[in-house]
Amino acid sequence: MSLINLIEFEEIGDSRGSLISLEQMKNIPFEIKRIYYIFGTKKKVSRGFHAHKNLKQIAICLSGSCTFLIDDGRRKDTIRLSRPNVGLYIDGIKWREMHNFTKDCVLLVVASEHFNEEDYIRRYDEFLKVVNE
Ligand code: T46
Repeated sequence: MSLINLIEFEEIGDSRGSLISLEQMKNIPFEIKRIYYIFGTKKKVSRGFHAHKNLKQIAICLSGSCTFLIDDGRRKDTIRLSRPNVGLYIDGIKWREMHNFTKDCVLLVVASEHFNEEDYIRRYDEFLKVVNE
């Protein structure tokens, strides 16, 4: 089964344009404790390269595009995010990498927990050990 879990958000559009509303426990399947966004990513820079022990996140590319790689230790899948009405839901212990950001990429991430460096697994060998336990 693919590791790419996409959520399509309903657009509340009218003659003026589009609007999308994100609501915890409605179209976001967890309580939202944090929102951050990544922008201005330099050319040829990749980000991520870690997993989380206990964090649910939804990543939405509000403008531009970037590629996510999701890895559960057994398989890897990739997805190019380029639409502001589509979120990539990442839960469980998954290694993630983000590549090929366009200059105009604004990546919004909605997270279930406050920032906690202790929740990160930043070494791939440690990630493999944890998922194979
Ligand atoms: C993830 C991917 C999709 C904070 O202080 N607060 C925050 O909320 C975040 C997200 C980061 N930071 C600090 C931690 C580092 O010193 O900002 C610095 C950059 O974070 P990091 O290198 O982890 O960023 P990315 O782009 O590699 O990963 C981020 C998230 O950290 C991560 O949870 O899943 O985006």
